[in-house]
Amino acid sequence: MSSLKVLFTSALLLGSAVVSAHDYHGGALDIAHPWARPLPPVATVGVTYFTVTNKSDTEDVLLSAESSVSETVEIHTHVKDGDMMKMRKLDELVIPAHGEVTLAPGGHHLMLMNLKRVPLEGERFPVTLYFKKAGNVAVEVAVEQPKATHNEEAQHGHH
Ligand SMILES: [Cu+2]
Repeated sequence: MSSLKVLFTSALLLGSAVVSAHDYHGGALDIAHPWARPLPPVATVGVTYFTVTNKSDTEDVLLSAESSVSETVEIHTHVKDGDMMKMRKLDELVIPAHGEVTLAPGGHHLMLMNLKRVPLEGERFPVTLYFKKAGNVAVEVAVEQPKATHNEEAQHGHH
């Protein structure tokens, strides 16, 4: 019993050690560090961020996404409406040839609509991304507090 407990604890520690950097690959695409902010227990929507890098000579397009934790997943961006930033749904998100698109706070993001359950901090939950060329890419989204690097990414997105 106690050795099982030790095993379980070290697995958890190992898990948290690699949370800060995890990457996924699909075709010519790299998906870097999918993450989401921890949510209050009453939350009905969630937001997911990551960076997509396209290593090929042709553009790819993120068409849609889905997750077992929510009824649907939408692609959103922020647009300026007077002094207000408002979210707008996108039909698709183009990943330029040899380009990079970052989904980050204040910019593009995936919106988890009608959560079936609220993912907990420290947990990873599955999201499948559907790309026109790369096809399906399954990623695990780490639930964690925003870090300095995320804020830097967000600022890059505003160039
Ligand atoms: Cu949104």
